Amino acid sequence: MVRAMLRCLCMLSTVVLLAGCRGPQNFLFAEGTAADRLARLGWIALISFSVVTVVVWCLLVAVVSRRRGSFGEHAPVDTTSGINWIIVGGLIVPITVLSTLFFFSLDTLRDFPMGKLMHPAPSIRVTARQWWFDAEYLDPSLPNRFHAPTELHIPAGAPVNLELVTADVIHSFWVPKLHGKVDMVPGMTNRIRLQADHPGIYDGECGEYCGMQHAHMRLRVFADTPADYARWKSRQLADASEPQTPAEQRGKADFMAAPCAVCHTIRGTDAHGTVGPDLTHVGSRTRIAGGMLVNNTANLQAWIVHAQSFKPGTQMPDINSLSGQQLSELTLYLQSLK
Ligand code: HEC
Ligand SMILES: [Cu+2]
Repeated sequence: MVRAMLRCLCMLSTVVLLAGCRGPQNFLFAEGTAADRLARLGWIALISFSVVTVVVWCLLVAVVSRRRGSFGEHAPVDTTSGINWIIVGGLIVPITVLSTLFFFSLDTLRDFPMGKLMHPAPSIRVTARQWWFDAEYLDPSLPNRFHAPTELHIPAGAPVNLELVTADVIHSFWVPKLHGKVDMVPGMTNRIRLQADHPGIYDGECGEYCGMQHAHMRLRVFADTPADYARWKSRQLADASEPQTPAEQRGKADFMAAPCAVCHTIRGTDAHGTVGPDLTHVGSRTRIAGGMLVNNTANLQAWIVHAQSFKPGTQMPDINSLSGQQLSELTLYLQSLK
């Protein structure tokens, strides 16, 4: 009896807590068209299951509190009555609840045009890699294409078609407040339509275990006002800025001399590697290393020297051939790439 009431209380408080929790990745409080539809389905399921659960617990509490004494003291149990409870509780209620939810799910699916025909022209291709997301902004003209690793920008209030692929294992694109999880499967191309209703920053992460550093594979969607978006895009389209100070110039020379250029691209220079993130505008990002580290001097230097300690297994090796001065000049150069 006491335990039953405690369970009942626990469940109720969970519902209340869920409703009160508006974390940055809580899908029940959506901020985009697609996520809105999913949240609606989520609420319908949550509420209908909660109602059923509360009713069941109340009935149980009623039964337990009505029966007193031992079973032996009772008159023979009447086995014919109660059949209605079974028909209603065991058949009608589950069939109604589940088929209603099924209907709502089908209705929700209609709003997720994933096929090729429905998305003739994706404007961003997001490629998942162990362990970072690379966004390539597509344009019919090749010079107008550019990469934005880990942080992608979209114009707020407008639908953006995304193509989702993987370069290695299965990953999953997941920005809970904007869209449900969509897997990125080798050999397959998935398409989604992403829309953020308001300007803001929406955090996401890889939603499918993809190896040791899966937990350090995050991404961030910046929904900009149209003016901010246009400004960001024109800056990203430009080649890397030339180093201004002598220290930055020495930093650039060290970058080209060290193995960095084998794996990284800096447009407008001789660095054309494609193993790691494009660094043409690395100074303009808020986070690096798949969102694991805030982009500041200490983290940049530590990452370059100790990438393997931060993300054991990453393809970026520890680079310990640089002197302290070279490291700080190299970092100054990277930070100048706004
Ligand atoms: C063998 C390939 C390889 C070499 C060589 C390499 N990197 Fe990397 N680098 C990577 C990969 C892969 C990542 C992404 C790792 C991750 O986040 O999981 C990365 C990430 C980075 C990042 C973070 C960028 C971001 O936006 O997340 C910086 C900065 C960076 N490397 C700088 C350097 C510098 C400077 C050198 C040379 C001293 C260098 N790298 C050499 C492969 C390489
Ligand atoms: Cu992943």
